[in-house]
Amino acid sequence: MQRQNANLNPLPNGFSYQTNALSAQKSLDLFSFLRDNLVWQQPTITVFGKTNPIPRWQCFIADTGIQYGYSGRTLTAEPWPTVLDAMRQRLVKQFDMPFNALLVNLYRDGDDCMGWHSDDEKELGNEPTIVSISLGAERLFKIKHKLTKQVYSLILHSGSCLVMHGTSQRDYQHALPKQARLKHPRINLTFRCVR
Ligand SMILES: O=C(O)CCC(=O)C(=O)O
Repeated sequence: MQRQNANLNPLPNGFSYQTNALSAQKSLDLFSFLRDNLVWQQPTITVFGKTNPIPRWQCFIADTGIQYGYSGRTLTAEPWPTVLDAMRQRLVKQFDMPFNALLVNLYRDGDDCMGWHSDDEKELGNEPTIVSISLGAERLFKIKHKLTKQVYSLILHSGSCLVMHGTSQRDYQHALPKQARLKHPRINLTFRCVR
């Protein structure tokens, strides 16, 4: 059964959302495979002089020689597992973009989160296209205009695909807030083109 899109509000320019990009079974199978087989890390981050582990696990996957990082830290790249390379090849054709890197985040429960930020590192170039696939628990996703501070909310369903393109990173920040009562995990895949 196809799930209805519960997100009725229009998204701002540069964001587009497809609820059922992957079937429920494929999403479940992929979630389990990635949870059990990726090399997960929980690096630390220093904010205002305080160093803490990031509130999620992550795995960075990229073609040989690709260097990428955030908050002044370069990520160590893992090779592509076959299933993710196949997905990458499909997205390269679909979007006509040379995706060569993938940041995977595992949110163990609603206490794990991602703070407000833009994916505007210079290695991503101007107006990057980032394809974001969600697996597992549904999570709230927030988008905030940098000047007007208008906030948009979106529920990211398992198997959904959110595309951020055009001026989305220049004009907006996005975040995955904590959801205190949520007990289930979620994996997010963000395919990127790193120069
Ligand atoms: O988990 C998500 O949906 C957000 C991921 C994200 O913001 C990012 O990787 O930049």
